[in-house]
Amino acid sequence: MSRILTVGGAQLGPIAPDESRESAVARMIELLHEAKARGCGLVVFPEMALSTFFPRYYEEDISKMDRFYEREMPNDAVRPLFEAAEKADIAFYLGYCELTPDGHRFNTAILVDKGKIVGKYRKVHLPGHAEYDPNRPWQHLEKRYFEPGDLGWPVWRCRDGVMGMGLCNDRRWPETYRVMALKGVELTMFGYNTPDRNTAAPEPNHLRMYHNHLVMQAGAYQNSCFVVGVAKAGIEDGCMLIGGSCIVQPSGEIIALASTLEDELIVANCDLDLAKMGKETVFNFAKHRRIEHYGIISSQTGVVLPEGV
Ligand code: CDT
Repeated sequence: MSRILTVGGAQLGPIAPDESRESAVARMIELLHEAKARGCGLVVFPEMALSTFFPRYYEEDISKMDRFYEREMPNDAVRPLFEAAEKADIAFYLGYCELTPDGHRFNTAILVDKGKIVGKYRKVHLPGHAEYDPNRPWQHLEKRYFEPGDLGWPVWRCRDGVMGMGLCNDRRWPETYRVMALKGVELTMFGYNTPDRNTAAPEPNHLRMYHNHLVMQAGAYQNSCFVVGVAKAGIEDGCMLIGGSCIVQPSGEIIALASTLEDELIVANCDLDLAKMGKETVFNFAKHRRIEHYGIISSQTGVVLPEGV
């Protein structure tokens, strides 16, 4: 018996700083309707899908950025997306900025099914910096505007599979996938906003896309799960964000890939049972992992070099 889940990756083109949530939601609903027509049971939207990627701007007083955060979910602007998805019988992943009632700010993603929030994830790996950096043409101030997530990486049963979530920079860290894989994850979702050019990183531009796919393909293979990575892409207020949204199967092969930097739906029929093979053979964790040698991974952050020269 196979468990086929038709998965959509709903890439968004740029969202201007003054674009309303209602407008972003209308764009997502249009992609959702296309997803329905193409048989999807799950749709993944990007990180920060309701607003522009505002951590590129410095603000001394962080409360001046509160307009980019959601105080409740769903709120009036986002409820139409919940309703449209429920009507279409589609589960979805949505990235947004969360401001809690007691004043905490998180870069958050939710998994929604049948009109209800099934799962919530708060971004653990916050890239960039906390203070203004005069050497950058665009800032990357996630460490200023968000606290590290406090929920770890739970997984959830949804649509007959075991689902997990990460956000953008999390996809570059093997620990993200492995923690979820140890909970049996079969499909891991990532929304992302990855600046191309204009950043402080001294690397050729083409490597941005190479690394984007490299990490998700490796994560899928080494943990025997599907990986769905979905971009906010294109030139947002003058800052270029890469596209390359993709769906990766447990073999590590890309089975759907975006071809534009605009609103675009990619679709793949994912047989969740394909995740079993690796989990039962090469990556049978119970049989092959050697935890007596892994302790340093969770007890040390930076590198400690051996003594001597
Ligand atoms: N949004 C996000 O996490 N972006 C990062 C950019 C890193 S460069 C400062 C990413 O890993 O794609």
